[in-house]
Amino acid sequence: MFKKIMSVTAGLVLAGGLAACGSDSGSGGSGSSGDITMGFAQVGAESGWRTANTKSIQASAKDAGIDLKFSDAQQKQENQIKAIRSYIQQKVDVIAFSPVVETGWDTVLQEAKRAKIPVVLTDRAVDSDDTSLYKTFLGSDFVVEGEKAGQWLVDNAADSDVNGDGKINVVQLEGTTGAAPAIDRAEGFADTTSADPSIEVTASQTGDFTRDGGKQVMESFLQSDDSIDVVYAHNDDMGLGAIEAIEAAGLKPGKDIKIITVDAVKDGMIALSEGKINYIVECSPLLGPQLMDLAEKVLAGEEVEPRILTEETTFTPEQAKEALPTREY
Ligand code: GYE
Repeated sequence: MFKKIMSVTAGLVLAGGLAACGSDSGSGGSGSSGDITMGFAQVGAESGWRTANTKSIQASAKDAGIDLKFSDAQQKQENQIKAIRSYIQQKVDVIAFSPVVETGWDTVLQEAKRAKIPVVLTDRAVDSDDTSLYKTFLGSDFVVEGEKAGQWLVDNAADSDVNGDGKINVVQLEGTTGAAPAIDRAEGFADTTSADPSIEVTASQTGDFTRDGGKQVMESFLQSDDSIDVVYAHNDDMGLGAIEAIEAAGLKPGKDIKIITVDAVKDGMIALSEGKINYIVECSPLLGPQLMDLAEKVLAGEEVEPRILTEETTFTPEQAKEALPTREY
């Protein structure tokens, strides 16, 4: 299959370009027109971000005429490794995946390399010295996201000392342990907030990027500490879970306890516009079109940048109100 692709390279690139521009010149959508087969090993369905990311990948594969084999690892590395091995066995043309955690990928990626199947990383990075194991990494800079979250707190420190004791006690809801966005968002936040000695992270625990996880961890934080000023959640879903826990404790989210999150998915933006969240750092899940484009380029033997960054912004409640009516996800 790969050789066949090499021989029709120019046609493929052109077809991809047309599809990306919205042309419906493809042949009937039976999947038979797809000369490229991509195996995609998704993390899971843990959050609103992930749902939007999966939709984006499935829709853009269809648009580009790429035959997509999709698997959901339910946030388990061993499931992702199994999925990648099965894609190797099926001799797909390209493997793309979002590694649930950063480490432990070298063996399976070497297997893909030996089988001459290129790998494209999207969303999350792997921590490996051997950069020849993948062609490129497309996604956000999570350290910068953490820095933006921390900078907002530094800039709004006076307002965020809700308890008025001169100290800003922050509880952190971490993403999945070992995942790039959990590690990097914690690091960026710690770096920036170190500028203000009154800011202190008093408790930090994983909520696994889920709403339920965020709710449970926040419940236990609230039981053991009545001086929490701020919640910093590594994603909207955990922040939304924290809102439920805060309301159940008879407190007002956004007022009695300030909330900062990352992602800017629909439900997060609604809570922000209602003042229940105070600030959201955007992380775009719409990686599908760029991913398909990169896969086509890699298979056509074109050079691609080793790191492709996503462009993102931040939102205050006012900005969320403005953005919501036209927001895609
Ligand atoms: O922020 C979170 C999801 O890897 C950027 O994973 C992604 C993160 C996202 O579960 O909501």
